[in-house]
Amino acid sequence: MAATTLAGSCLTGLQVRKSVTGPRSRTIPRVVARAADAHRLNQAFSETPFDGFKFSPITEHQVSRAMTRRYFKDLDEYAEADVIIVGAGSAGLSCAYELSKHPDIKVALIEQGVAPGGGAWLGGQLFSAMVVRKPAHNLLDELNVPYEDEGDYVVIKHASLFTSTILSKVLQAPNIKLFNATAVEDLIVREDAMRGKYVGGAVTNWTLVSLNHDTQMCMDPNVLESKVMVSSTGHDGPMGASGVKRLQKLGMVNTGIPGMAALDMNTAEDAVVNNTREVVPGMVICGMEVAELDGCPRMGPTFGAMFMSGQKAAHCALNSLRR
Ligand code: 48N
Repeated sequence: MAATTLAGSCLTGLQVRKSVTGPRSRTIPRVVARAADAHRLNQAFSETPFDGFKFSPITEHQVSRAMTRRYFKDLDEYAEADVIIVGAGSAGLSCAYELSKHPDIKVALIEQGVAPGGGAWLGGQLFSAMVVRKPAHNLLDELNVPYEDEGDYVVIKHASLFTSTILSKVLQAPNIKLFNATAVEDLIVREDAMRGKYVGGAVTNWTLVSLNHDTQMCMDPNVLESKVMVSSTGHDGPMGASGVKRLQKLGMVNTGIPGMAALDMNTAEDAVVNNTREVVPGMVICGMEVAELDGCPRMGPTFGAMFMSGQKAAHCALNSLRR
């Protein structure tokens, strides 16, 4: 079979210079054309701005120190916070956002999950859209979160749009520090003549440690002191309503914890906002934790009460600080 050679088949762009001989010459151009296409494609893919990328140099100890130095500086700074918010769901984040308007107030936002946001990443039954009844849409206007106006309520096309937006505002605030993956597993409670028993701060641990106290010998916690705490730990989840449950165990609230009542949106949202309050000296409750303590109905997949309850809690905390 005559030798066929692809002599000098150097592909420059779409040109192919070749000298082929032999009986299979009619297939060669197809092969070369395919090779040309492949090269062209390869060239097209390879011509991206990220080609031959080179990072500036770093050492591992620099990365370690960049993280640990800042984290432990924050722990040192927030060992005495003006306000500790427990739970970064929609109520806790709305409270933190409201307090971000007071740069002189130092706020530690403690969230047991790795991801803050609680139940506000989705609307209801894992659907995306979030319903917010007026006038809670005013917070969305403040945050520039777009929505469809349906008259008495508005609809955000994806709940995550609200949660990611308010979270980014809170995280940018110089007076707020988020400690996520950190659980409040107990309260600091003191007593004085003026206030009687009052909440003076939070007992914390890494959440994975808090969830594993039964699997190891004692793993002692850390402590953060606060002038006032806002408990917004929600109504379900691994530690739902943990603030009011602890108060009840300590005998600081003399009611039981009836838990939220059956669903009635119109009653529930008004009740949660109206009942947001400083439930014992030094501790404000907001969001669904209010429904757990007072037994008011749940509202299901509408979130306006969470926003306004969180904002109201911020004002309750400010009032407590001024006393
Ligand atoms: O979103 P949640 O659970 O709670 P809220 O009150 O901010 O919002 C509730 C809202 O999402 C609803 O449930 C809606 C309106 N549905 C009502 C209904 O009828 O079903 O956020 C609480 C956050 C979560 O991120 C928890 O991980 C966190 O609090 N958390 C804690 N963080 C630190 N330490 C703890 N002990 C703790 N417990 C809960």
